[in-house]
Amino acid sequence: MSKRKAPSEESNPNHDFCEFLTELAEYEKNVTGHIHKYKVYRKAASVLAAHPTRITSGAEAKKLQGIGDKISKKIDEFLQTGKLQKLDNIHHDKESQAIQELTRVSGIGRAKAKKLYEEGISSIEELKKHTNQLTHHQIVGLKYVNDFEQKIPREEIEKIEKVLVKTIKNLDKEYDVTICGSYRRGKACSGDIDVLITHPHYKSDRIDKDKKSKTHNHILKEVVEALENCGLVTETLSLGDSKFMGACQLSADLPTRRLDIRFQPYDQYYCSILHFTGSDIFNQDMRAFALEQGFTLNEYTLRPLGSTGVPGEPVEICSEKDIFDSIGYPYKEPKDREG
Ligand code: 8GT
Ligand code: MN
Ligand code: MN
Repeated sequence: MSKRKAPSEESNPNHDFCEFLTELAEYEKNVTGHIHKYKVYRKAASVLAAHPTRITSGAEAKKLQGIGDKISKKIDEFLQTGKLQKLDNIHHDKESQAIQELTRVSGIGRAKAKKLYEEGISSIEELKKHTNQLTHHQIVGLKYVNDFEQKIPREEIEKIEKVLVKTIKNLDKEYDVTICGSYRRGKACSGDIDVLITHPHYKSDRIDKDKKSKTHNHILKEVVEALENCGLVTETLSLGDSKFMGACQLSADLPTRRLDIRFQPYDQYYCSILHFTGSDIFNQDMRAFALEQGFTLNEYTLRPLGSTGVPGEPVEICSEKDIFDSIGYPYKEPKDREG
């Protein structure tokens, strides 16, 4: 995951509301750890970013789905005073500022940031002098903290895609490689690169069996090794059986980029593609809808819920659209999956 930016461009007439809502969301995630509030603020920001006209009062905002009483009051306060007292207070709070800064580093979450702050480290500059307490992931995150905050232009990801596909198919042409995330949603730039791979020989039942005999867990390692050998992958943050987090660099004149790779079973590919394409707010909404229809949807499967709430056997899925159709959710192209 990459750090969140306000879901808004200059052309968005509610740009300023989106900005303060995103800042509040980040504060709840990084400082207080109230993930529910984080999601509520982000949802509200995405609803306002999609709204075509300027909102002129809290009451008007409240009519939109996903905006409640508290946020509508904040909109009124912002319209009347040009600022939010809550954000002012946060800006003047040393601990909050330190935690926000330290969590810019990939691998440093709020618990670690709090601990560092209590030990007297309150900035990235200070952290650079005290790297002995950091994990490998955090050290690499610190090294590239500025690079990882740069947005990746689509044209660069297109080039990276060519190298990825060529290198991975060179191992075995039956590999299927899809770049998901904001790139698949057609964005002009992305925070990171989210790659999904599968192979027709790797089905979930097979993998469960293999897990016991530990024969499949070298596959992702082999892929990562090939990508290292061709010079694309430059750092590993973490590497498991099905998930790689790392970094890549297309050429020496370009920044180092965050790269996520998932290796998913063939029969679960469409649920995985849907999941990794996002946006996360879109996924959240679609999953809530699935539940209302008596289904549970996750990155692996779509399963009906029995009367006791126990998930049944996975629904057979042959395309991404199958998932939408199975729960009666209107199909949306990846480019329309923002909010
Ligand atoms: P980006 O351009 O900022 O990278 O935007 P993105 O591509 O939409 O976001 P992302 O954070 O890279 O997440 C892409 C998808 O991966 C999300 O839709 C989400 O379902 C899934 N995802 C994970 N892990 C995580 C995680 O730790 N946080 C978030 N927010 N999403 C995750 O697989
Ligand atoms: Mn990601
Ligand atoms: Mn992404």
